[in-house]
Amino acid sequence: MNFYVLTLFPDMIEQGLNTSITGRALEKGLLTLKTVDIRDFSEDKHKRVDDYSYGGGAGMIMAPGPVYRAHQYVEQYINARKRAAENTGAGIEEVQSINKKTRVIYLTPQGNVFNQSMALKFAGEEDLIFLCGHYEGIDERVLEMIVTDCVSIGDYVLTGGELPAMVMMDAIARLVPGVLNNDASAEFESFQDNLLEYPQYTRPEVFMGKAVPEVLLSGHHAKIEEWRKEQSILRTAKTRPDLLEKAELTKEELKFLRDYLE
Ligand code: 6GU
Repeated sequence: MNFYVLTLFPDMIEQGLNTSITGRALEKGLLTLKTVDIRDFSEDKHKRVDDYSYGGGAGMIMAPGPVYRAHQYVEQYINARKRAAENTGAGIEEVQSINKKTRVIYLTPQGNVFNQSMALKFAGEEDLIFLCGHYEGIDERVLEMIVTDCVSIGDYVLTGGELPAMVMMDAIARLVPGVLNNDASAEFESFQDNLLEYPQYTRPEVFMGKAVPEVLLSGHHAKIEEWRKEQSILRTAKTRPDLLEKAELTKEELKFLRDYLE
């Protein structure tokens, strides 16, 4: 998975992604990251990238020119990279993908709200370009020309698209094979079937008088699985009843839930 980020704050992206699990995945070459500083594509002598809003109103707007040129640069970079792969005897799929336009994700509170199924969809791409806005947004014309997907990470307003891009890259990266250590595939985790995770415990067996639930010490795997599923159902019912409607529960699980709700 190759991430490309068009931003005014490349250091923020680099430092964030180079940490922890995504950092190790970058080292291993399972992920690549290229940040492109939109300011480098300003043709203004003061390297300005923003201007006043036509029609008035508070706040500055990012001008279309620098964003357009930064995107052109990154597309050419991606195509050159694919051609290099072609010359080193890469498979037919790489060659065929050269002329395919890379998805451009614009981070904006006006976008579709990000979720796990979007993460899965994006994880199927080889390359992804993220466009981070700042100030009051980006001139609409360049967005119409280059953006394929508008994505928000929730109903609150942030100062820019960098943190949302990092949130998306983290969620997508952990779905790339090999990024997580555990052999159980990330795709089959409990959030996937619309239930929240069950509570987890490690040593000591008793912490400040609070004991680990008995069943987890029993060594009885079927009982442990059943307990965990029930805990997931209870948690989801308590804090995310909206998710529960989409969860596929067995007859026994539905009965357990009904007994709890009564
Ligand atoms: Cl993608 N951008 C900004 N600026 N604020 C947000 C957001 C994105 N998603 C939620 N809030």
